[in-house]
Amino acid sequence: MQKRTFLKSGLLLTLSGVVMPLINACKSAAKTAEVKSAVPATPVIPPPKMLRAGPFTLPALGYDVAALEPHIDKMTMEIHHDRHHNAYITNLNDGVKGTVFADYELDDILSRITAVDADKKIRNNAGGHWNHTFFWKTLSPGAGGLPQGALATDIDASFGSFDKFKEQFSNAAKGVFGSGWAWLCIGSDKKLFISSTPNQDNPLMLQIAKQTGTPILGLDVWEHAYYLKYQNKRPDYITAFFNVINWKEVGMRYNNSKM
Ligand code: MN3
Repeated sequence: MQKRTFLKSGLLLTLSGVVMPLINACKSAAKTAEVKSAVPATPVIPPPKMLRAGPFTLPALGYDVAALEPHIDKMTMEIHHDRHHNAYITNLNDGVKGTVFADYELDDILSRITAVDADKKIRNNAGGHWNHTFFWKTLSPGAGGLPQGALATDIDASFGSFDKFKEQFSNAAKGVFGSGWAWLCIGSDKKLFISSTPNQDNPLMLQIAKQTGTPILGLDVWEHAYYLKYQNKRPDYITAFFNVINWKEVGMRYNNSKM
């Protein structure tokens, strides 16, 4: 009996000394595999059709910094265009250096950039540059009013009326938590839709945006866009935005996107 007990305990010792470490090793290998599979594979980035010749540069505003008064004030426009937008461009030029995107046009960067942009420097600043370039052209002194032509008809058909569209768009802009943008876009099905994106993301970021499409109208709801004049009253800024929308430009974007 004593011999059998000795054998049994020997067997148990063997089990705990050899088998258990083996089991544990297998478990930890499985865990490592799980962690590895959670990291997305490096994306294959298709080359663009054309390469960019020089660095990104700050586009002119196209109107005087005071031209949108009283709806958007002069100092906000100055700081927004000359400092914020310029900083996105400086950081974008710096961010793409030595990367696959070094010579890519902005649209090609946006459509190819993925969440695997470790420090998000390219994503944030490419988005920042595109969004602001688009925003300045969306605004115009003495503008506002109503959309015309095919866009007006489509807005009525898609949202019920212009007022209902305005309400939905305003709600999307109010609903952005923290910093971001509200958009009116045309989807791949050629239908209008309203969406919002956080930070400097936009609907052209095919690998990132929840809803992708071609923006025709966009509103910057970062505090830097309105805080000097409106402080915490973002809804008042959104209402004021409708007085300076360049519907002629938005209508042209609509017509181009529908082709
Ligand atoms: Mn801004």
